[in-house]
Amino acid sequence: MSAAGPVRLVVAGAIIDLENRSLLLARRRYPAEVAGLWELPGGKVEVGETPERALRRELAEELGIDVEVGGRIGPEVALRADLVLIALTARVVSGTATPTEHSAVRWVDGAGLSAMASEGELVPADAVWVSDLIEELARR
Ligand code: 9L3
Ligand code: MG
Repeated sequence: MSAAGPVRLVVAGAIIDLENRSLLLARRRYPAEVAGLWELPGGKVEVGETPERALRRELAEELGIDVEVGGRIGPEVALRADLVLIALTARVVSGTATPTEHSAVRWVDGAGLSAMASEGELVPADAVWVSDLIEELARR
């Protein structure tokens, strides 16, 4: 698609459990380049949908959880000329994360997240958010 074409937004959830100072990560199954790597779960915002609504829908579909969405965290990331990724903070209101599309989920604390980033276990797009996420996990 040309750079002048419509830009679609992808929204990812920085799902944080402040009580346990941990972040929810999900392991991608596809595409091949990122299969086995961990991401902040989410997906594409549909036409006419707000990013907040899209995130709640994606997390209900992909993980069976109901979340309350907070504010933006970290910079936006250009995935392609026509696809931009943003992260929104969220917290689980009900449900237990059970993957329907991912191969696994896990909760990590700041040290765990840092270690996974160092080992290259995160999808490259999401790796730019690590410092912001660690700061958020340490917030009092
Ligand atoms: N993506 C990258 N990081 C993320 C998410 C949720 C998505 N944290 C990329 C992967 C795909 C595109 O955005 O190329 C659309 O995501 P999905 O609908 O396949 O989850
Ligand atoms: Mg998705």
